[in-house]
Amino acid sequence: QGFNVAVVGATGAVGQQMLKTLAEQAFPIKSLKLLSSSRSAGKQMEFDGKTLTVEEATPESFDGVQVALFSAGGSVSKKLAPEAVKRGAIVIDNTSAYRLADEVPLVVPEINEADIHNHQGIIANPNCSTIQMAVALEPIKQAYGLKKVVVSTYQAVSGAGLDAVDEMYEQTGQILNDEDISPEVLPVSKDEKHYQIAFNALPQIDVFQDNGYTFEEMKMVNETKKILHDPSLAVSATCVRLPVETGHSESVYVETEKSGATTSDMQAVLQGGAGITLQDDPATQTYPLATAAKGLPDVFVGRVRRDLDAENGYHLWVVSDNLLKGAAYNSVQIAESLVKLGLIRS
Ligand code: 11C
Repeated sequence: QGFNVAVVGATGAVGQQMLKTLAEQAFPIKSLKLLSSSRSAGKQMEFDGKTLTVEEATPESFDGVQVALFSAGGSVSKKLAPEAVKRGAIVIDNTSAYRLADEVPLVVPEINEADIHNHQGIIANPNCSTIQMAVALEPIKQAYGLKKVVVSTYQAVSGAGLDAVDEMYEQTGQILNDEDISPEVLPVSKDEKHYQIAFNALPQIDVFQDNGYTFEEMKMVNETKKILHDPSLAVSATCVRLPVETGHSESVYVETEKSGATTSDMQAVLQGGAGITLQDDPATQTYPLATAAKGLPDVFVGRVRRDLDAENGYHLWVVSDNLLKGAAYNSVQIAESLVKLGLIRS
């Protein structure tokens, strides 16, 4: 019983968490294919007590596959997702390749699960920093309406992949031992210059766009509007990488349509929000921390305050495991929604 599932990019930071999440959530699996680039093909990985060999992803790999979870980079998705769809699979794509395409739903199940019905083979999983912010914004939107969002992020290195995690640890050791360092991965492996991440803060995530914002910042802007079905929402972002292994943190400033909500009104609304755990008590120094969020699927919200000047302005601190709710867990939730809605072909 169950479905024929493929995970593309199985050996990567997100791919590994996808396997873990599929097992933990007991997703109904009849057969599981682990796919990757030729470089990782042949590796062995454990799933649910069994050892599986990773195969090179080719168009034919998707014969008979019903659900394919992609997280192997945009170019792999552009090449192989249409091949998977052609063979009857539904693709849940965790890259930016299709997120803004009109015919592709961009889904956070707590917010816009119904959009899944409009899929034409590909469903996109949003960017990690976007997902956790959108989860926090949704209950505020429902209760008070949203006018404007300004976010600054404090993002973990695992968002940039396992090479970035290795670089952070290696550099940290080298610096502590007074050795020379040679940054090669961060801020962006494909960009010209590389900078020290250990003991540093890098105000660049992904490449710069013509408007002076980075691609990561523009993902937060454009994807948030699409998920919340609100093209006129004012959103601006500054995305920063910190030497944190896992767990993105965000300082989010929100202006609501309706004014007058007190801090406790806002806390109550957030506490009732799907997928949110409120951790907010200054008296006991209780607030979300990346170290505590690691390994958990929730979006943690705290430091809720009214702005000191704007009547309808509020500040929040939003933390989540970027590899789970930001990637693998949200992707598996989409797969679960497909099962629930009866949308997977038999
Ligand atoms: C980061 N947010 O932390 C990025 C990683 O579009 O799915 C996720 C990239 C994406 O570097």
